[in-house]
Amino acid sequence: MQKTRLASRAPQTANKADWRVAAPSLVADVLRGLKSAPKRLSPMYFYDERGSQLFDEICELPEYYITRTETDILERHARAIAASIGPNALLVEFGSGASTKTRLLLDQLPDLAAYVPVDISRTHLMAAAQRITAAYPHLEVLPACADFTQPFSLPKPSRTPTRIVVFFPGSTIGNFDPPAAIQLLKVMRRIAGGSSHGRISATSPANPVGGLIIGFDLVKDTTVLERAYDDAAGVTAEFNLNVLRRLNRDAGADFDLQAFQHQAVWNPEMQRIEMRLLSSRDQIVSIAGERLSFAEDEAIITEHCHKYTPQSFAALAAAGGWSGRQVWTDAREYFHVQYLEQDMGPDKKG
Ligand code: AVJ
Repeated sequence: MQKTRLASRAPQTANKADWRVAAPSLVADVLRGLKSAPKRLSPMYFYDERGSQLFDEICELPEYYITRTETDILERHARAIAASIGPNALLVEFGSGASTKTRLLLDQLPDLAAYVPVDISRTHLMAAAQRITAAYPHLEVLPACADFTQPFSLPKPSRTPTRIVVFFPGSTIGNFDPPAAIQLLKVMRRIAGGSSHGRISATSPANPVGGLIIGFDLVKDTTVLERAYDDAAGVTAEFNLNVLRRLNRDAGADFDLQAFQHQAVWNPEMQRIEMRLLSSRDQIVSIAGERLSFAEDEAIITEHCHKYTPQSFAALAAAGGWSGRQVWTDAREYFHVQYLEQDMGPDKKG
């Protein structure tokens, strides 16, 4: 068994996808979003240092059941989930962050071929990869710094894996509007082995079918949903407003944080929570030298959090080329962790 330390593999971490990360300019993207109607900001921008801290605080809130529920499901069913992944797999985690939940699976996967955490934040990715390597010295850890919404190439593990399984916990899929979610599911399908692009040689014919372990939040009582995104302590409001502070610093903006208000409402037609920042008055904000006007009560949409029924998720997954194989849930049926396999139908290749 080969024992490979992260430090000795530094050259491989210089993934060719790296350049994509710096490509879209923050300022250009922010201006495009704020000039559209309705005004929009990508939820990606929440996660600066302080935003990541605030999100960690959100996960501890009594109203925010999502993280607790998913962790509970992963803890209870780690063995069964590991069994669905199978021996000698390459586990690719999309948006790995601190890789905290992954440990629950890694504990049950002693013969994983390698673990590939994929994240856009290089410093967090590398720190997390170091910690995983320290905790699992026999595991080959191959971090890939990439924007996972774009196709990227996988680093090549020393061992040839039997199959590739993508891990996408956290209900992050809910942040993508359905067309973008389908696009992302297709990227995952390609990574897990649907075509030659982005594929490493999964040579064993025994079970080459790509797998996906995904966590998503279910449609439930409106009050429960709205409270999860508008907590009594005001942490989510702070998290939402922090994006403006971030733009003041990183996009040369002069938002008055006192003049915007956090709002989180359930949209029953679209089956999603819509997080917004409402302008408290008519005002003009400068962003990188450009002046944009905000009317009183005008909203900036900062995040959509889509919720699914088992049926609506199955339809979404099918559109992305995946079929549900197993479901793990909690007693209240608040959340699903599912194991899916790529569709192998004749017209679904690639
Ligand atoms: C990290 C996208 C899963 O949608 O619940 C939490 C982000 N936003 N509170 C979610 C979030 C406000 C979170 N995800």
